[in-house]
Amino acid sequence: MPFRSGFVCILGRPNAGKSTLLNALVGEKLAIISPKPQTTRNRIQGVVNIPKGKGKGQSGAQIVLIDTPGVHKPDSSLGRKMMVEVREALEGCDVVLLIMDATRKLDQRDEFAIQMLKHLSTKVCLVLNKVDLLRGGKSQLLPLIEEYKKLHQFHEIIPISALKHDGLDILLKEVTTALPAGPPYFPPDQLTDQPARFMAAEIVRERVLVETEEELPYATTVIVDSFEEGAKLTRVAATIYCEREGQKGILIGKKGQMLKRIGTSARLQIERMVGTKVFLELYVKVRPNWRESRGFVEELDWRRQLEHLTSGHVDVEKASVKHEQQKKRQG
Ligand SMILES: Nc1nc2c(ncn2[C@@H]2O[C@H](COP(=O)(O)OP(=O)(O)OP(=O)(O)O)[C@@H](O)[C@H]2O)c(=O)[nH]1
Ligand SMILES: [Mg+2]
Repeated sequence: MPFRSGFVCILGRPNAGKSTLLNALVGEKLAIISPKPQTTRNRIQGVVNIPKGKGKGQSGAQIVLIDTPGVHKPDSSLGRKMMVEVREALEGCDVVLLIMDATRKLDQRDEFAIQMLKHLSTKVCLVLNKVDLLRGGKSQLLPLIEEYKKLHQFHEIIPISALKHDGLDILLKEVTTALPAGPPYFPPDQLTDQPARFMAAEIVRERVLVETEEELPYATTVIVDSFEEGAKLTRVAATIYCEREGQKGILIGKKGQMLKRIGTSARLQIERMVGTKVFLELYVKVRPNWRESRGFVEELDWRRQLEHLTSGHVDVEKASVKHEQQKKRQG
């Protein structure tokens, strides 16, 4: 069998477990995760290298996964931008993994997600996630699978638990065989295109999502103002934007306790990512209705921020994340 490679878009409704699946397949935390819907706001690339000889007749493969924001009907500039990210990830991909929460009954919002596939000629695998939560085991899925089959002709239907890493080997095998023959797109130690600077912003945002309630998780965003990597210490300054003074008060908390909690847990995660000690400075600013501002939402796009930074000759390349675990696996 020839070496295979290609782009695989992970599509699905908010909270289905797309980012959990990306991280599980890559073996590294590339995307932030939270129990709150609409956690992911831009597409995130993760590379999985399947070594030669693993499985009968295998010549190796490179799967470039793209995690996407949850499919929903947008009601703000931010929501519309998220859906643009989904469409861009779908464009030109070789396989789509439509990931659905198997514990929930099908409803109109699922049908809306499936509608996005109608004009595509790409192979679509239906991935039924969260089977660890099914009391009756995988056989409980049969009626649900029948309903899904009525809506689309799926290439394969694969039950998994992204959280418990159940069914992932079968999923990888199916994806690999569905890919075209071709050379790898990325060197084996590159696991994502997203520089550490922007992953640090996401880590801070994850901590805000986890620590806050109600409207606040949705009304916040994070921009890294400076990111200086040294051999022993990385200095990061970031601003958390919210929409109202009251939200700013909650984010800072009594005697600054909330901001301290967010900062400490974010710092520990960033330290694990960059492999040095981290000095993290956090600021909170109010930007009324930022989710409605098309200009500001565009500014949040890390690919755009990267363009500005590289035109200012900031060395962000140095901060790109390498895949330690994958290196070990291959080594
Ligand atoms: N029990 C169980 N929980 C899961 C599984 N996969 C994901 N989750 C949980 O589901 C929630 C949402 O997971 P995410 O990976 O953030 O979901 P997502 O599809 O990326 O969500 P958005 O980014 O908001 O679109 C988190 O609390 C996960 O821990 C699974 O296989 N089993
Ligand atoms: Mg996500």
